[in-house]
Amino acid sequence: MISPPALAAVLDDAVTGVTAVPQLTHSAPITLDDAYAIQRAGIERRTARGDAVVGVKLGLTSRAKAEQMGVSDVIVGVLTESMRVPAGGRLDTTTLIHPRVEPEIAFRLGSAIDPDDPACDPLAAVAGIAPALEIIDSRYRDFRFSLPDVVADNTSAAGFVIGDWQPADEVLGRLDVADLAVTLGIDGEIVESGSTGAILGDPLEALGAVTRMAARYGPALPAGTIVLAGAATAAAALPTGNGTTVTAEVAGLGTVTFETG
Ligand code: OOG
Repeated sequence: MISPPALAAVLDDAVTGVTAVPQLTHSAPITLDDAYAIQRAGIERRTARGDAVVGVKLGLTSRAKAEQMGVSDVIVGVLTESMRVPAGGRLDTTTLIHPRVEPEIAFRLGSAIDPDDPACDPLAAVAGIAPALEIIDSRYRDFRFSLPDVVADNTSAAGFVIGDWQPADEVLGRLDVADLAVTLGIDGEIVESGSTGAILGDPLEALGAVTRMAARYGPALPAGTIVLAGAATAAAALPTGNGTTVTAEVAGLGTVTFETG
């Protein structure tokens, strides 16, 4: 029998000690349901020390990443306030093990989604859309993991930066969000480029996916929830040390940036 709180403590200690650990599945088999229980126990550790849940994120939304992992469904993780980097602000990379960064799209819920209500229309709950950056940082050695390992590790969530929110109806009236050009820049050089179509074919699909995952695995989706839809390009290694500027640009939505320091 695995103990979700004990395994969550191993991963939480990896975060706070900034030290990678072996994959949990190397010591004991873990099912996907176990993995989400470990993830929940990890979030409870964070909230017990005063952190607050502010959103959810999807992972493995790109076909390339899903194929690499040999999986056919997305995974969901939880965002907390301590992971937030203000737009244009600084991220302290000494708190991270081997960070990577991805350009994304974020949604903000204006009203709650009830995942157990079959009549609920998740898109209707979206009030705002913004360009975003996600910082991922696996707590496992060499950034290598199985599916249950990465779920237990809160889908590698480590940080997020949200650009200016724009009203969803205005954005959806003017843009086809299924095909917006996206670039990821590091110190002014474009290191990755792609399209929002890499996110489940259409980032709006992320809302249905999050709702389905919430019905099964529990993260609540109250009004105000931030939803990170998934990566629009491959992740780029985030240089550790001071003074690196990272920028994502999503055509029609604008740019979002942060600095390391
Ligand atoms: C796991 C999931 C990362 C994504 O966009 O697929 C993720 C990882 O690659 O560390 O957020």
